[in-house]
Order: sequence, then C-alpha cells, then structure tokens
Amino acid sequence: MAEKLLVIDTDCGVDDAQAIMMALVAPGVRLLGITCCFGNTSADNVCRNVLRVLSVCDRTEIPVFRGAMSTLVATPNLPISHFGTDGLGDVLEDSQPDAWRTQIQGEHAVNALIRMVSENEGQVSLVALGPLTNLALAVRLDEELPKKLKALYIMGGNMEGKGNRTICGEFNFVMDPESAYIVLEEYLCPTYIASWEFTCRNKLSWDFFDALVSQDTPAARFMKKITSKYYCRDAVTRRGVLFGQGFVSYDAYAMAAAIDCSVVTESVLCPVRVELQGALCRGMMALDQTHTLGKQHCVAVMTACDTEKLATLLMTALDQPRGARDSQTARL
Ligand SMILES: [Ca+2]
Repeated sequence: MAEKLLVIDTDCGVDDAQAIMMALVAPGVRLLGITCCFGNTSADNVCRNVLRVLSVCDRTEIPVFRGAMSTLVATPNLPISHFGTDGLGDVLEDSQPDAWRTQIQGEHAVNALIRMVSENEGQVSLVALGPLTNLALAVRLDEELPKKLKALYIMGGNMEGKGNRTICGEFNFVMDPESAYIVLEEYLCPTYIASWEFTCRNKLSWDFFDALVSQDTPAARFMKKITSKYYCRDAVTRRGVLFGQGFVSYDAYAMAAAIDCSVVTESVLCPVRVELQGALCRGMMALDQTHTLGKQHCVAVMTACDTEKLATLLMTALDQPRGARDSQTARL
C-alpha cells in the first residue's frame, strides 16, 4: 500500500487534538507537518496546543508552523470560548509558558504549506480543521497549489442551513467567510466536506466518550483532563436542541475520511458556495444541487458515516504514545 502523505491545518482546540492524534497512529500515513491558524484561540495558543499534543504523543519531530493570526477581511466579533480561552480547556499549566516559541519552525505556515505540497506534488492530502485563512492566503501566493494537492478534506460549513456559531453559520466558516469563499471557489481539487450537521447527525454516545478517555494511556489521561471543564453533557446547546445529546468530535470526521475513505458511507456531490452577505446567513455554505450557479467544480458533502469505524479510529488514537502501555506492563 502506498504511503499517504498528510498536512494538517488546525486551530487546535480539543477536537483538533483528537483528530491530530488520529493521524499520528494511522497505519500507512506520514504527517509532513502541521500549520496553525487562529480560531478556537489565538494563533500563538494554537501553536502551543499543537506542540502539547505532539509532546504527549512523543512525536515532537513533526514540524509545526505558525500561520494566520486573524481573518482576511473582517474582524471576527464573536466570543471564542468553546474550549476555554486557551483552546484546551483552561486546565494545563506550563512551567515555561514561552518555551513553545523555540520549538516552532521559523518558516511561516503559508510558505510551509506551499513548500510541503510542491515537494510532493499530487501526493498530499490537506486536512483543514479551522478557519480557512491559511489556505486562502496560500492560493493567493501560489495559484497552482490546488492542482498539486491529491485531495482536500474540510471540517466546516453546513448542509442544512443550520449553524453552531450563528443561526445559519458553522464556526470555521463564520470566523472567516471570505477565506472559506476563496477556498471553495478556487481549490478545484477533489474536495470532501464534513459539515457541522453531518458531524452532529453521526454523533457517538457519552458512554463511548467515557470509555475513550478512561484508557490507561498518557494521551487518554491528557484528553480526560482537557475535557474535564467544558465537555458538559447536560448543557442546553443548539446542537442538543437540533440533534439530541451525544459526543461529537467535529474535526475527527474530516480526519477519519482522509485516513480511511470507507468511513464515509454516503455523500452528495454538487457545487457549493459560501454566502458573504446578509444579517443571518453570512458564512453559510449553500449546496447548489440544481446547478443554478453554473459552477463546474463539485465537492463531496458527506451525509452518512460508519460510526463504528469512526469510534475505533478515535479509540486507537488515544492509545499513545505507542508502546507506552507495553512498557508499563513490562515494568509491573
Ligand atoms: Ca478545529
């Protein structure tokens, strides 16, 4: 089996951490690098969070790059507190809070993204888990970039006009609608989208979540800690009202699709466009299933997934660092 090359673009919150961990243990997958974007928290905190995740998994050899610190055009005026102010639940303490600055690569994320894809033309799957600002900037610097990608996987947008950040808008797209618009108009490569409603409709149970974070591994203990404050299963949320209670690891769906395409069991193939105007619908992704816009490029909007396969990938993702459980057993 040919090796799969991945680059992850992330605004590392708790679900990004779960998705990154999934990529680290996927068989036949080589993670070339991780590019950071503002989103769940500041770009600096995102860099620090990614390095924390890699450190827990003992994979600090993977290069991490700092990218966009804000939107392309508009200033986001929405409060960002889904996973606490630091993006990982406000529970971690660093004895050296600025140590991450020496571990981050000097090259800018957007330049690194173009370089990593260009060096491996036609082989890289890009998995975008945050606002799409780095991707929009990259295509402005290199308009050939989308042609050099093998595929693009996005967690973001919506397929039913329902949103988590606004009535009609999903967080990653609403945070920077212009960037989402540019990416969906100009990345004419095979594109797979895990929308907010898709992830909610394919939720897992809280019993599964309890088993997931109760594993006796450093990664599971880390996950249990960072979900201890903000993963409130009884809270009344827009998601709960619309889709019922359950555990949804948003970014894990796009990552699972990139790792194993059989996780996605059903998709709608059609052109899409991001709305940039309007008081209610700015940032919403519209599906053009009747081909009214005259766009040629179609994307795959995921509609159903094999939740058992997803659950297995998540469970395996938290069994890290690899060998930790074996060495613990050997010490006993
Ligand atoms: Ca994310």
